[in-house]
Amino acid sequence: MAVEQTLVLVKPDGLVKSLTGDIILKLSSPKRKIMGAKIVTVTKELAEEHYKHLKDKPFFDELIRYIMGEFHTPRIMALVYEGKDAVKEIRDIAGSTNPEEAHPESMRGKYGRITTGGVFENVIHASENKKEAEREVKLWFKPTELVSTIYPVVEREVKKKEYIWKSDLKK
Ligand code: IDP
Ligand code: MG
Repeated sequence: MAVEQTLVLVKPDGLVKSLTGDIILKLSSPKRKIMGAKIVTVTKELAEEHYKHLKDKPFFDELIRYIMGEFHTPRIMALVYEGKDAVKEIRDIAGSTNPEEAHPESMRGKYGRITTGGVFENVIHASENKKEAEREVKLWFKPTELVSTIYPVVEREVKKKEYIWKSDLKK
């Protein structure tokens, strides 16, 4: 079986509940490696693109507000894991979407909840299948943000502004 890369997000409720350590520990295995990691403030554009398959659902607006951190903190932790069968294995560790139905030892079963407003606050996102994993890894990370990539990369020249430390500015 080929090596796969999959996207994991520790959602804003996971950060507020200080679950990043637990989640990383639970996902640790000699079978897979973290190839990218960052803390992100999720824009509306990114949130809507990530969850575009759900845009007709009645909970879509709440879901966008949830992932943008309106109910907790405007941060998520994004990770790319690489390994054989990584997509399914990590999805299994995450657990079923509905935290009430998730296995009690899965991350969602252990730490998730359904709010009175009806949002599934399930602390972690894990790509659903290989196709989604590719879409999501490419949506959340630039090739240069990953230690190594499994998808083809090309080089192109761009001219752009960047922020640097003021003290590094040479006169
Ligand atoms: P997944 O995260 O297990 O892949 P999706 O169906 O892709 O599940 O849904 C994305 C997210 O939307 C879920 O993780 C959960 O936070 C939220 N969600 C999904 N279904 C419901 C629902 O029926 N009610 C409330 N929130 C939901
Ligand atoms: Mg999904």
